[in-house]
Amino acid sequence: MSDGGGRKFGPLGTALVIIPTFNEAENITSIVGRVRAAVPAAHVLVADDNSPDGTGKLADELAADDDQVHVLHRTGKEGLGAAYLAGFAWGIEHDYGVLIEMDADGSHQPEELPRLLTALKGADLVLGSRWVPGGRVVNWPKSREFLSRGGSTYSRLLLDVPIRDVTGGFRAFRRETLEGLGLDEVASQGYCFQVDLARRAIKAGYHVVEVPITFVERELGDSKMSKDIVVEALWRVTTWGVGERVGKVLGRGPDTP
Ligand SMILES: Nc1nc2c(ncn2[C@@H]2O[C@H](COP(=O)(O)OP(=O)(O)OP(=O)(O)O)[C@@H](O)[C@H]2O)c(=O)[nH]1
Ligand SMILES: [Mg+2]
Repeated sequence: MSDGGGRKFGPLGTALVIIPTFNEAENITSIVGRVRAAVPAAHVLVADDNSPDGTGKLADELAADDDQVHVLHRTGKEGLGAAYLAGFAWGIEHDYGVLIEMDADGSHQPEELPRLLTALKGADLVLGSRWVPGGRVVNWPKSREFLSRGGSTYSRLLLDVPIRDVTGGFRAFRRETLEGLGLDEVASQGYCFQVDLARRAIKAGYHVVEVPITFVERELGDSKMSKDIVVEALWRVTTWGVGERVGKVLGRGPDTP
C-alpha cells in the first residue's frame, strides 16, 4: 500500500452513491432520502435485481421526482458483486468522478458520507471501517461480530493486506482507482467481492485509507447473508493466499530469472 506521502490528488468529481437492492422495499425510500439530505451534490444509483417485493418500482418513483436519482434494472438476482460491477460500469460511462458503495438497509449511515468524501481528497480509496479505533457496530449479535472480525483477520494475514475491515461494504473509490483494478476479471461475490477489490487496490499500490464508521444492524427487511457467501469467501481467500505464497516461493527458486 502506498502511504500517499507527497502525492498530489486531483479534485473529486461528482459522486455517485450506488445502492444494490434485493427486496428492500421497506428501506429504499428512507435510505435514498437520507443520502440526498446528507450529500446534496451526490447522485444515487439504485441497482435492483428485479426484486419481487417491488423495490425497483419504488426506486422508479423516487427517480421520477428527482433527477439526481437513477435506477439500473437488472433481470434477476445475480448477487451483490455483479450488481456493483454493473453500477460501476454505469457510473464510469456517465462520467462520475467518485463511485460509492453503500447498503440499502441502514447499516451504512448516509450521514457519514461527508467524512468518507473528505478522506478521499487525500486517497485513492476510502474504506468505512468497523474495526479501527472509533469504529463500532450497534445491535450486532456476538456471532456476527466474531465472523466479521475473524474474516477480516484471516484475510489480512493470509493476503498480507494491512486493512482492519476488509469485508466492509461502505466505500468510496476515485473513478481512476476503479479503472485500475482490472474489474473485468472479478468473479467474486458477497463479502469476497469486497475482499477482492481491497486486495487488488493494495497490490496495485493505491493509497487506501480506513475511516471509522458506526455500523448499525438492519432493522427492516430480510438478510441476504447465507452460508454459501461465507463458504465462498473462505474458499477464495484461502486459494488467493496460498497461490500468492506458492508464487513467491517459486519466484525465488534458483532456476527462475
Ligand atoms: N442487486 C442486488 N443487491 C443485493 C443482492 N444481495 C444483497 N443485495 C443488497 O446488498 C446489500 C447488502 O446485503 P445484506 O442482506 O444487507 O447483507 P448483510 O449486510 O451481510 O446482511 P444483513 O445486514 O444481516 O441483512 C443490501 O442493500 C441488499 O439489498 C443481490 O443479489 N442483488
Ligand atoms: Mg446488511
